[in-house]
Amino acid sequence: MKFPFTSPRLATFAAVGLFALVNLAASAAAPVKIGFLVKQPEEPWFQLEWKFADQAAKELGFTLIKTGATDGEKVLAAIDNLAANGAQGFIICTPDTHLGPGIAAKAKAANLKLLSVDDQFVGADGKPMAKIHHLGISAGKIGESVGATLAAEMKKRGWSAADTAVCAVTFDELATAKERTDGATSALLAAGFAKEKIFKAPQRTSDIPGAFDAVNILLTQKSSVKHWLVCGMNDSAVLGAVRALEGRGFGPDTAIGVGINGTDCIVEFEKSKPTSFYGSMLLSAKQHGYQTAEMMFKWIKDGVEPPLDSRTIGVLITRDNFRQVLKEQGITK
Ligand code: FCA
Repeated sequence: MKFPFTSPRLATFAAVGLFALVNLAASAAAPVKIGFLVKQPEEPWFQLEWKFADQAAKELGFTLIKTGATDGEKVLAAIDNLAANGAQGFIICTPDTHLGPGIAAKAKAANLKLLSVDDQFVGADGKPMAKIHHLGISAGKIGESVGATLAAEMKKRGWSAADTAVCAVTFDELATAKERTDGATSALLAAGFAKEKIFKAPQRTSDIPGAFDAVNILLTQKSSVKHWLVCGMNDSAVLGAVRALEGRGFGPDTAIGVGINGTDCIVEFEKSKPTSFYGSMLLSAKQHGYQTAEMMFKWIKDGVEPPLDSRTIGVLITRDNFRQVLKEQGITK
């Protein structure tokens, strides 16, 4: 029998095989480290995403590195930090979707796998970056449910069309936010609400103070409206609106709002007396936190590529059922 390595082809084969084996052993041995960057770490929604990602880390056995990345500079520094710490990938809800191309390029250069959550990257052409793996919500559909709920509650309360107006707290620079409020207003129109009674209150910042300021301006301009229906991109938007309405003497008998997230309004629902914050479309923080982390883990460890685009749904919670539903979803005990 000939010595196998006397043939150059066989020798190359063996060398390649050996290299692959060494590589495999190295990657099998390297502990999996995953980053999770969020744009607004103070929002309960993002804290819950982290909580569920932590649960995944514990159950699946990897290290989770959490970073509050509130602006572009912090995002870039966090990616450098992940690379230096030997992470293999990260999940991100970016503070600005237009940073998408820069983040994607940096991740590629650092050989880090990338998955965006909640807010989809926008390319230089202004279109969603469909090639970056993403998990987000079915924003338009969820918004429509908000609008349909508001229309039904208005009817139930017997508020007349002449006395009632819609306050849409908008944040149109973020696609998922615009899709939500557009969905809500289109459902209200479909339910017969007059277009000229739908008013936008554009937020400068997507938080409670941003909504509060925007709605105060609208309320000053439209002081004759007797009943308000409020929608917005999330719970914070509607909470800001509710606080502004309260400042003008509106309460649950004269104004109602429906938020989105369902996680940032728990304190509001727990208040002893109802407020104008009528309900919220509860999203699945578990899918956004646990499942994205699990997808990333399997991608790194087993080479299983996640789907390019996953969308989650929402369910309506109100003061009547929130305790039960939040318990079922593992958000409260
Ligand atoms: C966006 C919002 C969050 C949450 C998430 C699913 O990132 O800012 O509040 O609604 O989408």
